[in-house]
Amino acid sequence: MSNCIFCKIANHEMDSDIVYEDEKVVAFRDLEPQAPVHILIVPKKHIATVLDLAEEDNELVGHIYQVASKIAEEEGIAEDGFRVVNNCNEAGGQTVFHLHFHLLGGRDLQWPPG
Ligand code: D5M
Repeated sequence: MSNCIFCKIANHEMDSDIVYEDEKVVAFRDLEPQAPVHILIVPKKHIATVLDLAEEDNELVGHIYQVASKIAEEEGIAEDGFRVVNNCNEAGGQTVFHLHFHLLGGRDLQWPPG
């Protein structure tokens, strides 16, 4: 989608601090970090929300979790623990309507989230 900021990042049309990339996903540091490690894992395919996932995307979602674990290991937060979270629609706190998963760690995370 031409006016989507995460499509622009995935297409390298907009700068970001990319920590991982392959043919299916890109992962980059969040501009407004909520934890010492705060990385967004984003499919390159434009999908607006988790509600828009199709059955054909099942493998993609599994891949995103594999990538999250790999990055957590690389960032040194795997052993202590981390969180992978998706916000969906307005009440869920979603502000960018291109599916993304937050990888948060590096501090003790509270539960439930606010
Ligand atoms: O999360 C959207 C997240 O995206 C929020 O934490 C800020 C972050 N953001 C917005 N623009 C950028 C750019 N350009 N680079 C990096 N991070 C960005 P949500 O779950 O939709 O509230």
